[in-house]
Amino acid sequence: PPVIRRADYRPPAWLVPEVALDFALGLDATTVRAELTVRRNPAIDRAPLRLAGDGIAARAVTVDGLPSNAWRMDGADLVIDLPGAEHRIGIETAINPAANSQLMGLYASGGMLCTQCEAEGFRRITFHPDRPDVLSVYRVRLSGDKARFPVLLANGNCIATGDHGDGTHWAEWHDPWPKPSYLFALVAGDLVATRDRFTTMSGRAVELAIWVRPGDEGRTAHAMRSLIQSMRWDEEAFGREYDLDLFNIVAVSDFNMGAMENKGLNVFNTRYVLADPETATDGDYDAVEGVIGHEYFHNWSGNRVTCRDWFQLSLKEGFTVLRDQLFSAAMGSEPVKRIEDVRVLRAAQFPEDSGPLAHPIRPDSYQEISNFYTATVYNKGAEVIRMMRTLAGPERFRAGCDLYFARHDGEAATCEDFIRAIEEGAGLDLTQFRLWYSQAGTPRVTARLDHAGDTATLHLAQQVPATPDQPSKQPMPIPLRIALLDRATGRHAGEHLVVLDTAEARFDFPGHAQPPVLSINRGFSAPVALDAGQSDADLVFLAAHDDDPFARYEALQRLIVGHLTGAIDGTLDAAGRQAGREAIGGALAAVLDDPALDDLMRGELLILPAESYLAEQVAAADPVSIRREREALKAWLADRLADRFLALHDRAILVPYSLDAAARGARKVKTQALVYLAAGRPEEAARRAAAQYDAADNMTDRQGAMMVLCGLDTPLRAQKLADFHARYAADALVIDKWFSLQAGSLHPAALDHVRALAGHPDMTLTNPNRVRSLYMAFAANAGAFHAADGSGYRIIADLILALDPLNAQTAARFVPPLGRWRRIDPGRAALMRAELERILAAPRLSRDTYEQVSRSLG
Ligand code: B3K
Ligand code: ZN
Repeated sequence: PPVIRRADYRPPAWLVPEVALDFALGLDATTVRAELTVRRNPAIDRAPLRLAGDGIAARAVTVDGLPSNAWRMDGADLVIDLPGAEHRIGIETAINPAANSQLMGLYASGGMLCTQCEAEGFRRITFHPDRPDVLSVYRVRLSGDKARFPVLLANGNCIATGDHGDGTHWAEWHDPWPKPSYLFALVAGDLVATRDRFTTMSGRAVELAIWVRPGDEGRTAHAMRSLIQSMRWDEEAFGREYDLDLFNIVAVSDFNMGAMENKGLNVFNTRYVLADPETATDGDYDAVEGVIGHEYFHNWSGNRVTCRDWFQLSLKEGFTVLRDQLFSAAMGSEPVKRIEDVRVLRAAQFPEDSGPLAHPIRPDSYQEISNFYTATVYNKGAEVIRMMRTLAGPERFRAGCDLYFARHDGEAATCEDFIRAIEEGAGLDLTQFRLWYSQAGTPRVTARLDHAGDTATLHLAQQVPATPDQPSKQPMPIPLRIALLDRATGRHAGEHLVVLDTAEARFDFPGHAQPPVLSINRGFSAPVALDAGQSDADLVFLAAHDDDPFARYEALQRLIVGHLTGAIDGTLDAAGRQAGREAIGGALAAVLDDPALDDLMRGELLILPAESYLAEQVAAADPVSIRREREALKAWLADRLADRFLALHDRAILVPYSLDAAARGARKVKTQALVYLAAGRPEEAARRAAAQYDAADNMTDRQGAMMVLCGLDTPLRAQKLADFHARYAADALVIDKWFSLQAGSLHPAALDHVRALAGHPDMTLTNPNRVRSLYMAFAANAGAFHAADGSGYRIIADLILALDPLNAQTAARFVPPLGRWRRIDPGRAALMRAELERILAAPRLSRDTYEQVSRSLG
């Protein structure tokens, strides 16, 4: 497949100011009549009109209303030589939505029709330039069977409806805002709406509707509340007002990703809309709020200002992730949200950045753009913009954002445009900072604190590791929030922002008669890997006294990571092991006892570093010893702190269900207590988990209990799993949990369970949620996936090969777990490579999977 390069960008030869689409809808036969008004871009020399297509054929073409033969196919492109500067092009295509298993373009899901066009799905509906820098005003007419498609939706406002009198009806939609084709959407089906209203800051009324399948309407209240909160927050925090009379959200069961920000018609995976206490966990509630916010915020960061080309994806995604993070922080606990975001970054993005698929947040080339919707573009992209905010301060950052929106409204912009607007609006020089856009890899920062006389001196050094195609790197500006804590009082005289922008630097801090304790990268001000060489005693001190909640969490994590990496690579002797455990046990005892901590924060502090994050800390990881040492520590802590964990569980189970922070916190520590007890007191844990399961009046408690039971060898495991399945057999999203819990469990036979579940009647390759629920949970379960004989790798490779012809985008998402072979012990690495080679040798591989596998072997 050809390689597309950022450096090769050329403006479009033809613009398309208007698009009119007429759909005669049918589940297995839909006819599309498109009329494009095309206008020659005066800046470009004579070039024919070139329209992209994918798997479609033109039945008829007209030019300026007259049938034309003056067109030809060039590969998948339809090419027309046009004499003048402006023409009307008519094209008729026919598609079969029911046969569209890729879920890109127009497809059928559970009897309804819907679309997904980002990034290049519009060309599966009709011929079009289908590039984000071609913006058009759309007029859409939908007609179809009234019984099958009682609801007909598209972008913008509904301007007319009518009945054909023959059992079919129609609706016409008009979107006044010019938009790229990737934001086009339609939905047709038997849907019911939950409705509400929002009045914008300038007093305009907006009709809100959330459309779901009949029977699901009782589960939309949280989504609606989240939408209204998003709209209000974007006005207050960013001055952004909604710009149509109508905002529609539709929930769809078969969806490749989380959701899609189509203008005025967001299409969502059901899992990010539907929530009630019986079926959704607290984590699900947070995810709904976050994704509703994210898609809504795209209305400005993505839709009003869109991307010039797909290399600029982080322009909208990184920025919008930052916006949704700030929103969720404002709706809940800011420190807890920050810790969660950093945990995701470390679990998903750090491994990407250190592996064969590493790329800058603004990539330089791709074969298939779908492969670049990554944790790097999204989450590291958000961190990069967050650093600009840290450097500027919130007010000046806001001024930069205001300038960006004002200057580029209605345009297709670049990351460079964004940086320049922030520079000018916030008054920053980001010349060197631009390296964050072009260099891949997680910088490693080392920090040492000296003390002499009354001065503490901070020595900093940075190193950006080599990544594919980027053997040598330049130093980047790294903003580090630091504080120097007095050892006697635990207090400090104020925070400093130091910017490390050279390979090495030193910073003097006078006024310290005694050596202080360094608190560094507070709030995770820079997305770096830090080696601060601090003693266990200092980390215990910070874990108890640091006034920055993130830093407190981080000190505990570093204490535990230091201990576990020593245990894993065998550098820890028996005495060191005992001392390390005592230090961690003491610190966690303080966390369990501290009355000033709320339970949401306590729950965060109790979470041990993830196996994937630990694997990043050692040169060539042996996943089995990582699992063993992490579980051994957990068991030791459970034993040492058993009374505390039992008391915690006893206390937490008395708190009645509600969505307030205290009750959510109680649910979080309740299951945390069981997680520890399961490692050290398995029988007690099984008994309590079964009781928690039986008493549960909400999914958080029930899923937590089920998770603990899934990891244990107890007859209660099968008993409760059967109950869970029977209880929720009709609810696909909960059955997804049933698969995930088993595939992700600590049970020694998890791999056998996965093998059996693959043949379960509820398993299907046509529903991405179901596929992910079993196989993503499994691929993330190091103990099972990394079985020494390679059978775990074979399961994932077989899945990729089976799924690739059906749904290439989802299939390619399973390649990265196999691609980590370089960071795994040599025996397993060879087995992983062999599976990658086997995939690569398969005939007719999709561009998606081919690119990911070939880069992974690279
Ligand atoms: N913009 C979409 C992602 C589309 C992915 C296409 N492969 C959802 C989001 O980030 O909001
Ligand atoms: Zn997005």
